[in-house]
Amino acid sequence: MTERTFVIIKPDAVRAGIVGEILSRYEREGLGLEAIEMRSIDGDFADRHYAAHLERDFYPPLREFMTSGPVVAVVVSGPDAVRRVRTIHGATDPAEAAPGTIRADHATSVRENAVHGSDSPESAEAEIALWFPRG
Ligand code: DAT
Ligand code: MG
Repeated sequence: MTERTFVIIKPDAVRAGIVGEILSRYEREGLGLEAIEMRSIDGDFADRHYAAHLERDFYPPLREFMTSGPVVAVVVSGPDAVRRVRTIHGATDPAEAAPGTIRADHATSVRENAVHGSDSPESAEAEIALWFPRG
């Protein structure tokens, strides 16, 4: 059964000029690209996306980072898309990310880690509704 997940190509990766490099990895794995949009978000929108993390010590600098430049919002689809995208991304901390993953290859720190991927089908649908409210 086809599943959808939500990806953000974060400001560090947009600045590094690797948007196409990242998108090609999902396509190479046979996943589909359902929607793509480049945009800049403000702090209030970052708070809505990261609602689960608002009280964490790492959140204020994360909020600053996520609003530091344009991001690319992507809906990715395919069987088991949530899990497969997180495998393609690698661990949150690039020091722990498996070789050949996006974060191993491109993340510069646990904060500036190139990509976001939803952690469950339920959060994927909630994130897609937030970022692409008109479907
Ligand atoms: P993931 O993005 O792998 O799902 P998460 O949901 O636990 O990770 O955290 C969201 C983001 O917050 C993560 O991509 C980077 C930042 N973050 C998490 N833990 C952090 C930490 N210990 N120090 C700095 N930033 C952190
Ligand atoms: Mg997460």
